[in-house]
Amino acid sequence: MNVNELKHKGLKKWVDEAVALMTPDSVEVCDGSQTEYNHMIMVNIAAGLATPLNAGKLPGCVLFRSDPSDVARVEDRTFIASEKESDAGPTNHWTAPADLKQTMSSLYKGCMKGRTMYVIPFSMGPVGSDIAKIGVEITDSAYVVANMHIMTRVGTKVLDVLGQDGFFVPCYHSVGKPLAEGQKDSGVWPCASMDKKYISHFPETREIWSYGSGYGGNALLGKKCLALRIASVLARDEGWLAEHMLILKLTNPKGEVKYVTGAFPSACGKTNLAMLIPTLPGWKVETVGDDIAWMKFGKDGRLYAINPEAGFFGVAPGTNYDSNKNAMEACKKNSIFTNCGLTEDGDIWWEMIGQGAAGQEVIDWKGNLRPSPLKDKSLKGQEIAHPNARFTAPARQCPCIADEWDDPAGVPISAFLFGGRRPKTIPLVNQAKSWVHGVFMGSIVGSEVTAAVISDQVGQVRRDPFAMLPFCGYHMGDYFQHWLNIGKKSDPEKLPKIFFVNWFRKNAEGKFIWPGYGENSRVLAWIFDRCNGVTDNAVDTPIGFLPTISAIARPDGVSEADMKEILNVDIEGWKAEIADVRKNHYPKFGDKLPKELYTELDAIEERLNKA
Ligand code: OXD
Ligand code: MN
Repeated sequence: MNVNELKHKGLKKWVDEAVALMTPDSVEVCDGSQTEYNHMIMVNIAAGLATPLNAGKLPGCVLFRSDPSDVARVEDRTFIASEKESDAGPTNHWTAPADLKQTMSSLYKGCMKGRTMYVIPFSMGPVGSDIAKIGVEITDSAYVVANMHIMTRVGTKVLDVLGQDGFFVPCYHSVGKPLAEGQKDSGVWPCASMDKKYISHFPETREIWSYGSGYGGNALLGKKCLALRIASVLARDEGWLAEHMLILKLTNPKGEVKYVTGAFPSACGKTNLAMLIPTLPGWKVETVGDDIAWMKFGKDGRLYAINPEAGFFGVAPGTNYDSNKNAMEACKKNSIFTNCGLTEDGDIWWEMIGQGAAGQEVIDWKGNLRPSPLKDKSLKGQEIAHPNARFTAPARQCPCIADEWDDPAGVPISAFLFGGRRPKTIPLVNQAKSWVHGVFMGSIVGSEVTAAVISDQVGQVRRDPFAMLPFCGYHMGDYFQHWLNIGKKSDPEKLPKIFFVNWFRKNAEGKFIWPGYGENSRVLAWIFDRCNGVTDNAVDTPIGFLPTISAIARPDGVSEADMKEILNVDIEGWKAEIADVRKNHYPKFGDKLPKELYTELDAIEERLNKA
């Protein structure tokens, strides 16, 4: 479609301004068709950026290798530019919006020279759903267009819903590498140097400006930027929730259904949990979403969730037929792989894929020829696939996708899970005593940092409240208050019950005690029963309701002593946890930390002291 055919005056004006600033060679408005997707892939292949994979094994799939500086989200270069610094809060990087716009405008000046500007109208959520929102991303990356096709709903149908004056979130994106006359990418992933990368959000004007990175959450602006950072602000203002949560459908052996959402920090197994194959006979898990949930109250007073995305941008290493068969099946066709290894027979390979690589040699994610690994492991730092290598796969291809995954009305939620990677102290599962207690637990989530982000904290436990630390578009203290307000204005009987889970407890030898994956269905079954009002399966403890020792049937390899350990209240460990929250975590939020959370902290401390 031609820009002049755009009916929305505001959109047309915004695109015209961007063209004048960024001076692309040509402009294309995306229609979301299969022909367009195929064309984007061809453009990437022609530029030497994409390698077609073995069509017999992986039909319609391609592999990209990014620049080594452009492999993950860049939190240090991510900005919340609210008018007042205090509105961004202590967990965000703040810059004055006018200054940031000035700096970035000079970077955007002429940044698309030699390139095509693509205008991508996209819907986060089923097109036309009451809960969905529309964004328009301008980008000079055909990789981004192809990924947006999979991850969101793109095209003319979105423009139809937008009409002549509908609301959209305007998103600028450029890889930040203009081409000189006759210059081509010629196989070199285009991006700017780290100091020129900016992932900027203007919460008051609901705008996103991204520059210099072509990768994942930095560039696919519907995902972290719109669906979390900007949407969290919209949700606060409009009384709903935009959360870093998976959504799953759980069916018990009697055929009863409950929907559960779960917030876990990046790379903590959300995709695996959302696609779990239960080991418990008769139980079924189906997927509604694996990363983000938008929730609004329905007329019946319950919270209904939609998955604003249309695909999975999953971490590849560690994914295999044992850990996540459904994800492996989902990315078998029509998928994009980024920073995985390439085998001699045109197949992809990554660490812990379940087997060594076929043939004598593989090409690693940096493009180097390496001997084929016989086993599925590599030495740290010498991985064949980057630890944050990804697959982008259409949600509809997932064998366990729930029929209602794209229901515009959403699904009614019965339980919220919070969790992180915690080797010690935090038990396998723990139910909050009340909404406020649950909000308290969400506010203190901690997890070991993983490779999903470029950070020098990898391996250390960092507090990641509600798994939203890198994604909350405003002051985290106000965000806690928003959660408390949601509780205040609702019927407690109708609100989801809140649970804290931890699959990552380690024993003295540093080995995981709980096998995780499909065995987590045992914990989900307990949660299901708790939501159904079963009471004789739990004990009331100072930290919440824990399963009785026999309430969760033990999986193979977990002894009774192990079970006792992971269902024990580690009084001293919890006292240390509480002391850390009081000393190092809550003070960060100053006056904005809601008083009720301090009251909750005092109450837990008192219960621990009495225990
Ligand atoms: C993601 C993340 O990519 O959380 O989903 O980092
Ligand atoms: Mn995520």
